[in-house]
Amino acid sequence: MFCAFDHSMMARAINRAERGRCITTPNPFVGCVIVKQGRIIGEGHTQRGGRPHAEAIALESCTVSPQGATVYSTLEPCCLHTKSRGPACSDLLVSAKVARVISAVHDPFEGVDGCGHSRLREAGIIVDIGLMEGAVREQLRAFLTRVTRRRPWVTLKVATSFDGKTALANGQSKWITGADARRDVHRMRAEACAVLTGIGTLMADDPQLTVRDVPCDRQPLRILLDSRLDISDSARILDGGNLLVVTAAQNEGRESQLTARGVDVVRVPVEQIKGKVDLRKMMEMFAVRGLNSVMVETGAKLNGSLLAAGVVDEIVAYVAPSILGDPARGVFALPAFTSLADRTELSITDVRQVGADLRVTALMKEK
Ligand code: AOF
Ligand code: ZN
Repeated sequence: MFCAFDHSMMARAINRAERGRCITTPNPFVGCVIVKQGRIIGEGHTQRGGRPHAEAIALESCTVSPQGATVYSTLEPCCLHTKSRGPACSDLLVSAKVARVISAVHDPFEGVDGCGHSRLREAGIIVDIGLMEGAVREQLRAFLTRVTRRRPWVTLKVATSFDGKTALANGQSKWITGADARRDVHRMRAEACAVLTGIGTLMADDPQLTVRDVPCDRQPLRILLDSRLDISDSARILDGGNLLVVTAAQNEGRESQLTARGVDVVRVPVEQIKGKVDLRKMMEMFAVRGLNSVMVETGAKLNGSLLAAGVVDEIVAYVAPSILGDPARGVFALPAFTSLADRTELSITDVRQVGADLRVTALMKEK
Protein backbone atom coordinates (compact mmCIF):
# COMPACT_ATOMS: atom_id res chain seq x y z
CA MET A 1 0.00 0.00 0.00
CA PHE A 2 2.89 2.38 0.76
CA CYS A 3 5.95 2.90 -1.44
CA ALA A 4 9.43 4.16 -0.57
CA PHE A 5 8.44 7.67 -1.63
CA ASP A 6 5.50 7.58 0.79
CA HIS A 7 7.90 6.61 3.59
CA SER A 8 10.24 9.47 2.83
CA MET A 9 7.37 11.98 2.79
CA MET A 10 6.01 10.71 6.11
CA ALA A 11 9.53 10.82 7.56
CA ARG A 12 9.65 14.45 6.46
CA ALA A 13 6.30 15.15 8.15
CA ILE A 14 7.59 13.49 11.34
CA ASN A 15 10.68 15.73 11.25
CA ARG A 16 8.61 18.78 10.55
CA ALA A 17 6.38 17.98 13.54
CA GLU A 18 9.40 18.27 15.84
CA ARG A 19 9.28 22.04 15.42
CA GLY A 20 6.16 22.03 17.55
CA ARG A 21 7.55 19.84 20.36
CA CYS A 22 7.18 21.63 23.72
CA ILE A 23 5.04 24.48 22.41
CA THR A 24 1.72 22.95 21.32
CA THR A 25 0.75 21.19 24.54
CA PRO A 26 -1.77 19.87 25.46
CA ASN A 27 -2.36 19.61 21.72
CA PRO A 28 -0.13 17.05 19.98
CA PHE A 29 2.65 18.32 17.72
CA VAL A 30 1.71 17.16 14.24
CA GLY A 31 3.52 17.46 10.90
CA CYS A 32 2.01 17.58 7.43
CA VAL A 33 3.49 17.45 3.91
CA ILE A 34 1.48 17.95 0.70
CA VAL A 35 2.72 16.43 -2.53
CA LYS A 36 1.53 16.83 -6.11
CA GLN A 37 3.00 15.06 -9.10
CA GLY A 38 5.98 13.95 -7.05
CA ARG A 39 6.81 17.44 -5.79
CA ILE A 40 6.31 18.93 -2.34
CA ILE A 41 3.92 21.86 -2.71
CA GLY A 42 3.27 22.66 0.95
CA GLU A 43 4.13 21.65 4.50
CA GLY A 44 3.46 22.70 8.06
CA HIS A 45 3.38 21.82 11.73
CA THR A 46 1.08 22.53 14.66
CA GLN A 47 1.64 26.04 15.96
CA ARG A 48 2.21 27.41 19.45
CA GLY A 49 -0.71 26.72 21.78
CA GLY A 50 -2.01 24.03 19.42
CA ARG A 51 -3.57 26.08 16.62
CA PRO A 52 -3.48 26.49 13.70
CA HIS A 53 -3.15 22.79 13.08
CA ALA A 54 -0.46 21.32 10.85
CA GLU A 55 -2.79 20.61 7.91
CA ALA A 56 -4.18 24.15 7.89
CA ILE A 57 -0.66 25.61 7.79
CA ALA A 58 0.43 23.15 5.08
CA LEU A 59 -2.60 23.96 2.92
CA GLU A 60 -1.99 27.66 3.32
CA SER A 61 1.64 27.27 2.31
CA CYS A 62 0.83 25.49 -0.99
CA THR A 63 2.68 27.01 -3.91
CA VAL A 64 0.15 25.59 -6.41
CA SER A 65 -3.44 24.41 -6.04
CA PRO A 66 -3.61 21.32 -3.75
CA GLN A 67 -6.45 19.89 -5.86
CA GLY A 68 -5.61 16.25 -6.60
CA ALA A 69 -2.64 16.25 -4.19
CA THR A 70 -1.58 13.62 -1.65
CA VAL A 71 -1.42 14.73 1.96
CA TYR A 72 0.90 13.09 4.51
CA SER A 73 -0.14 13.80 8.07
CA THR A 74 1.37 12.26 11.20
CA LEU A 75 -2.03 12.29 12.92
CA GLU A 76 -5.58 11.80 11.68
CA PRO A 77 -6.82 15.22 10.47
CA CYS A 78 -9.33 16.55 12.97
CA CYS A 79 -13.06 17.09 12.55
CA LEU A 80 -13.35 19.75 15.23
CA HIS A 81 -14.68 23.04 14.12
CA THR A 82 -14.94 25.68 16.81
CA LYS A 83 -15.52 29.39 16.46
CA SER A 84 -12.55 30.25 18.61
CA ARG A 85 -10.17 27.49 17.49
CA GLY A 86 -10.83 27.52 13.73
CA PRO A 87 -12.06 25.12 11.08
CA ALA A 88 -11.62 21.32 11.07
CA CYS A 89 -8.65 20.07 9.08
CA SER A 90 -10.74 17.36 7.39
CA ASP A 91 -13.15 20.06 6.12
CA LEU A 92 -10.23 22.14 4.84
CA LEU A 93 -8.85 19.11 2.99
CA VAL A 94 -12.26 18.31 1.50
CA SER A 95 -12.66 21.92 0.29
CA ALA A 96 -9.15 21.85 -1.17
CA LYS A 97 -10.22 18.73 -3.16
CA VAL A 98 -7.09 16.73 -2.32
CA ALA A 99 -7.09 13.21 -3.78
CA ARG A 100 -5.53 11.14 -1.03
CA VAL A 101 -4.69 11.46 2.66
CA ILE A 102 -2.09 9.22 4.28
CA SER A 103 -1.91 9.39 8.05
CA ALA A 104 0.30 7.55 10.52
CA VAL A 105 -1.95 7.33 13.55
CA HIS A 106 -5.65 7.31 14.34
CA ASP A 107 -6.40 10.22 16.73
CA PRO A 108 -7.97 8.70 19.87
CA PHE A 109 -9.07 12.11 21.21
CA GLU A 110 -12.79 11.72 21.93
CA GLY A 111 -13.74 14.70 19.79
CA VAL A 112 -12.02 13.07 16.78
CA ASP A 113 -11.65 9.29 17.17
CA GLY A 114 -12.05 8.36 13.50
CA CYS A 115 -14.47 11.06 12.43
CA GLY A 116 -11.74 12.97 10.56
CA HIS A 117 -10.90 9.92 8.46
CA SER A 118 -14.58 9.14 7.81
CA ARG A 119 -15.35 12.68 6.76
CA LEU A 120 -12.55 12.51 4.20
CA ARG A 121 -13.74 9.12 2.90
CA GLU A 122 -17.34 10.34 2.67
CA ALA A 123 -16.09 13.12 0.40
CA GLY A 124 -14.47 10.55 -1.91
CA ILE A 125 -10.89 11.12 -0.75
CA ILE A 126 -8.69 8.01 -0.56
CA VAL A 127 -7.56 7.50 3.06
CA ASP A 128 -4.72 5.20 4.07
CA ILE A 129 -3.78 4.86 7.72
CA GLY A 130 -0.74 3.43 9.51
CA LEU A 131 2.31 4.56 7.55
CA MET A 132 5.25 4.73 10.02
CA GLU A 133 2.78 4.31 12.84
CA GLY A 134 5.42 3.07 15.31
CA ALA A 135 7.58 6.17 14.88
CA VAL A 136 4.64 8.51 15.41
CA ARG A 137 3.34 6.54 18.41
CA GLU A 138 6.77 7.05 19.93
CA GLN A 139 6.87 10.73 18.97
CA LEU A 140 3.39 11.45 20.37
CA ARG A 141 3.62 8.99 23.27
CA ALA A 142 2.82 11.65 25.88
CA PHE A 143 -0.34 12.93 24.17
CA LEU A 144 -1.48 9.38 23.34
CA THR A 145 -0.91 8.26 26.93
CA ARG A 146 -2.99 11.11 28.30
CA VAL A 147 -5.86 10.49 25.91
CA THR A 148 -5.98 6.69 26.02
CA ARG A 149 -4.85 5.98 29.60
CA ARG A 150 -6.15 9.18 31.16
CA ARG A 151 -2.89 9.98 32.87
CA PRO A 152 0.28 11.71 31.69
CA TRP A 153 3.41 9.98 30.45
CA VAL A 154 5.56 9.82 33.59
CA THR A 155 9.35 9.89 33.53
CA LEU A 156 11.39 9.49 36.70
CA LYS A 157 14.77 11.13 36.59
CA VAL A 158 17.36 9.88 39.04
CA ALA A 159 21.00 10.82 39.55
CA THR A 160 23.10 8.20 41.28
CA SER A 161 26.62 7.14 42.06
CA PHE A 162 28.11 4.09 40.36
CA ASP A 163 26.76 2.02 43.26
CA GLY A 164 23.24 3.38 42.84
CA LYS A 165 23.20 5.90 45.69
CA THR A 166 21.64 9.36 45.59
CA ALA A 167 23.05 11.00 48.71
CA LEU A 168 25.26 10.35 51.71
CA ALA A 169 23.57 9.07 54.86
CA ASN A 170 23.74 12.66 56.20
CA GLY A 171 21.79 13.91 53.19
CA GLN A 172 24.68 15.52 51.28
CA SER A 173 24.01 15.13 47.56
CA LYS A 174 25.38 18.20 45.78
CA TRP A 175 26.68 17.18 43.36
CA ILE A 176 26.88 13.54 42.45
CA THR A 177 26.59 13.93 38.70
CA GLY A 178 28.56 16.50 36.67
CA ALA A 179 27.63 19.79 35.04
CA ASP A 180 26.91 18.19 31.62
CA ALA A 181 24.43 15.76 33.12
CA ARG A 182 22.76 18.57 35.04
CA ARG A 183 22.40 20.59 31.85
CA ASP A 184 20.88 17.53 30.19
CA VAL A 185 18.31 17.43 33.00
CA HIS A 186 17.33 20.99 32.13
CA ARG A 187 16.78 19.85 28.55
CA MET A 188 14.48 17.12 29.86
CA ARG A 189 12.59 19.65 31.97
CA ALA A 190 12.16 21.89 28.95
CA GLU A 191 10.43 19.05 27.09
CA ALA A 192 8.10 18.10 29.94
CA CYS A 193 4.68 19.64 30.50
CA ALA A 194 5.37 19.58 34.22
CA VAL A 195 8.11 18.78 36.73
CA LEU A 196 7.05 17.15 39.98
CA THR A 197 8.80 16.90 43.32
CA GLY A 198 7.83 15.98 46.86
CA ILE A 199 7.96 17.95 50.10
CA GLY A 200 10.90 15.89 51.41
CA THR A 201 13.09 16.92 48.48
CA LEU A 202 11.85 20.48 48.73
CA MET A 203 12.89 20.68 52.37
CA ALA A 204 16.25 19.03 51.75
CA ASP A 205 17.34 20.76 48.53
CA ASP A 206 15.07 23.81 48.10
CA PRO A 207 14.95 23.27 44.31
CA GLN A 208 13.51 25.83 41.88
CA LEU A 209 12.57 23.24 39.23
CA THR A 210 12.87 25.80 36.44
CA VAL A 211 14.63 25.40 33.12
CA ARG A 212 17.78 27.50 33.24
CA ASP A 213 20.77 25.96 31.52
CA VAL A 214 19.26 25.47 28.07
CA PRO A 215 17.31 27.78 25.74
CA CYS A 216 13.59 27.50 26.56
CA ASP A 217 10.73 29.85 25.91
CA ARG A 218 8.15 27.93 27.92
CA GLN A 219 8.68 26.96 31.52
CA PRO A 220 7.05 23.67 32.53
CA LEU A 221 4.46 23.78 35.29
CA ARG A 222 6.09 23.07 38.65
CA ILE A 223 4.25 20.64 40.89
CA LEU A 224 4.86 20.02 44.57
CA LEU A 225 3.30 17.06 46.33
CA ASP A 226 2.85 18.29 49.87
CA SER A 227 0.26 16.13 51.69
CA ARG A 228 0.13 18.25 54.85
CA LEU A 229 0.94 21.69 53.37
CA ASP A 230 4.28 21.84 55.15
CA ILE A 231 5.90 24.12 52.56
CA SER A 232 7.76 26.99 54.17
CA ASP A 233 7.16 30.60 53.14
CA SER A 234 10.79 30.97 52.18
CA ALA A 235 10.89 28.02 49.74
CA ARG A 236 12.43 29.20 46.47
CA ILE A 237 9.81 27.30 44.47
CA LEU A 238 7.27 29.90 45.62
CA ASP A 239 8.99 32.55 43.50
CA GLY A 240 7.89 33.09 39.95
CA GLY A 241 4.41 31.54 40.08
CA ASN A 242 3.62 28.63 37.79
CA LEU A 243 3.33 26.31 40.79
CA LEU A 244 0.70 23.70 41.56
CA VAL A 245 0.65 22.28 45.08
CA VAL A 246 -1.07 18.93 45.47
CA THR A 247 -2.23 18.21 48.98
CA ALA A 248 -4.46 15.99 51.07
CA ALA A 249 -4.75 18.54 53.87
CA GLN A 250 -7.88 20.45 54.56
CA ASN A 251 -6.21 23.58 55.85
CA GLU A 252 -8.09 26.51 54.36
CA GLY A 253 -5.95 29.10 56.17
CA ARG A 254 -2.66 27.84 54.75
CA GLU A 255 -4.28 27.21 51.40
CA SER A 256 -5.45 30.81 51.07
CA GLN A 257 -2.01 32.11 52.10
CA LEU A 258 -0.49 30.11 49.27
CA THR A 259 -3.21 31.12 46.84
CA ALA A 260 -2.52 34.77 47.72
CA ARG A 261 1.06 34.16 46.54
CA GLY A 262 -0.21 32.99 43.16
CA VAL A 263 0.00 29.26 43.91
CA ASP A 264 -2.62 26.90 42.61
CA VAL A 265 -3.54 24.46 45.41
CA VAL A 266 -5.50 21.33 44.67
CA ARG A 267 -6.75 18.69 47.07
CA VAL A 268 -6.60 15.05 46.00
CA PRO A 269 -8.33 12.20 47.83
CA VAL A 270 -6.21 10.01 50.08
CA GLU A 271 -5.77 6.29 49.65
CA GLN A 272 -7.98 4.37 52.05
CA ILE A 273 -5.29 2.03 53.35
CA LYS A 274 -2.19 4.21 53.65
CA GLY A 275 -3.90 7.51 54.25
CA LYS A 276 -1.60 9.21 51.72
CA VAL A 277 -2.41 11.11 48.54
CA ASP A 278 -3.77 8.65 46.01
CA LEU A 279 -1.10 8.86 43.34
CA ARG A 280 -3.29 7.38 40.61
CA LYS A 281 -6.00 9.93 41.30
CA MET A 282 -3.34 12.64 41.29
CA MET A 283 -2.19 11.53 37.85
CA GLU A 284 -5.79 11.44 36.60
CA MET A 285 -6.20 15.00 37.81
CA PHE A 286 -3.06 16.01 35.90
CA ALA A 287 -4.52 14.49 32.72
CA VAL A 288 -7.77 16.39 33.22
CA ARG A 289 -5.67 19.54 33.48
CA GLY A 290 -4.16 18.75 30.09
CA LEU A 291 -0.70 17.64 31.19
CA ASN A 292 0.66 15.20 28.63
CA SER A 293 3.92 14.48 30.41
CA VAL A 294 5.29 14.78 33.92
CA MET A 295 8.94 14.50 34.80
CA VAL A 296 9.58 13.51 38.39
CA GLU A 297 12.66 14.68 40.29
CA THR A 298 12.30 13.58 43.85
CA GLY A 299 13.59 11.40 46.67
CA ALA A 300 13.47 7.70 47.41
CA LYS A 301 10.12 7.71 49.21
CA LEU A 302 8.03 9.27 46.46
CA ASN A 303 10.03 7.43 43.78
CA GLY A 304 9.16 4.16 45.50
CA SER A 305 5.50 5.08 45.96
CA LEU A 306 5.10 6.09 42.31
CA LEU A 307 6.70 2.85 41.20
CA ALA A 308 4.48 0.83 43.53
CA ALA A 309 1.40 2.70 42.28
CA GLY A 310 2.25 1.62 38.71
CA VAL A 311 2.20 5.15 37.32
CA VAL A 312 5.75 5.27 35.96
CA ASP A 313 6.48 4.81 32.25
CA GLU A 314 10.16 5.53 31.99
CA ILE A 315 13.22 5.99 34.17
CA VAL A 316 16.18 8.11 33.12
CA ALA A 317 19.18 7.42 35.33
CA TYR A 318 22.32 9.53 35.31
CA VAL A 319 25.07 7.39 36.76
CA ALA A 320 28.24 9.05 38.04
CA PRO A 321 31.64 7.31 38.13
CA SER A 322 31.97 7.44 41.91
CA ILE A 323 31.19 5.08 44.79
CA LEU A 324 29.42 6.28 47.93
CA GLY A 325 29.24 3.02 49.89
CA ASP A 326 26.35 1.12 51.41
CA PRO A 327 25.36 3.51 54.22
CA ALA A 328 24.49 6.09 51.54
CA ARG A 329 20.86 6.56 50.46
CA GLY A 330 19.19 4.57 47.71
CA VAL A 331 16.85 5.57 44.91
CA PHE A 332 13.62 3.69 45.59
CA ALA A 333 12.12 3.15 49.03
CA LEU A 334 10.25 -0.11 48.59
CA PRO A 335 9.27 -2.84 51.03
CA ALA A 336 11.75 -5.71 51.27
CA PHE A 337 11.00 -8.36 48.67
CA THR A 338 11.20 -11.97 49.65
CA SER A 339 11.29 -13.22 46.11
CA LEU A 340 13.07 -11.97 43.02
CA ALA A 341 9.78 -12.45 41.21
CA ASP A 342 8.65 -9.25 42.96
CA ARG A 343 11.32 -7.10 41.36
CA THR A 344 10.42 -4.39 38.89
CA GLU A 345 11.80 -5.20 35.48
CA LEU A 346 12.83 -2.63 32.91
CA SER A 347 14.00 -2.68 29.34
CA ILE A 348 16.84 -0.37 28.44
CA THR A 349 16.12 1.76 25.39
CA ASP A 350 19.14 4.05 25.32
CA VAL A 351 22.59 4.32 26.90
CA ARG A 352 24.99 7.19 26.35
CA GLN A 353 27.74 9.09 28.04
CA VAL A 354 26.94 12.66 29.09
CA GLY A 355 30.15 14.38 30.14
CA ALA A 356 31.78 12.10 32.69
CA ASP A 357 28.50 10.39 33.55
CA LEU A 358 26.37 7.72 31.95
CA ARG A 359 22.71 8.24 31.02
CA VAL A 360 20.58 5.13 30.94
CA THR A 361 16.99 5.30 29.73
CA ALA A 362 14.67 2.41 30.49
CA LEU A 363 11.00 1.64 30.05
CA MET A 364 8.94 -0.27 32.56
CA LYS A 365 8.37 -3.81 31.35
CA GLU A 366 4.72 -4.74 30.95
CA LYS A 367 3.80 -7.30 33.59
C1 AOF B 1 -5.02 17.96 13.60
N1 AOF B 1 -3.89 18.59 13.28
O1 AOF B 1 -2.01 19.66 13.87
C2 AOF B 1 -3.30 18.75 15.58
C3 AOF B 1 -4.50 18.04 15.89
O2 AOF B 1 -8.23 22.16 20.74
P1 AOF B 1 -8.33 21.99 19.23
O3 AOF B 1 -9.62 22.38 18.66
O4 AOF B 1 -7.15 22.59 18.55
O5 AOF B 1 -8.27 20.42 18.94
C4 AOF B 1 -7.39 19.68 19.64
C5 AOF B 1 -7.38 18.25 19.18
O6 AOF B 1 -7.05 18.16 17.79
C6 AOF B 1 -6.26 17.52 19.91
O7 AOF B 1 -6.64 17.02 21.15
C7 AOF B 1 -5.95 16.46 18.91
O8 AOF B 1 -6.90 15.43 19.00
C8 AOF B 1 -6.09 17.17 17.59
N2 AOF B 1 -4.81 17.76 17.17
N3 AOF B 1 -5.30 17.63 14.87
O9 AOF B 1 -5.85 17.70 12.71
C9 AOF B 1 -3.01 19.02 14.21
N4 AOF B 1 -2.46 19.17 16.55
ZN1 ZN C 1 -7.00 19.83 12.75
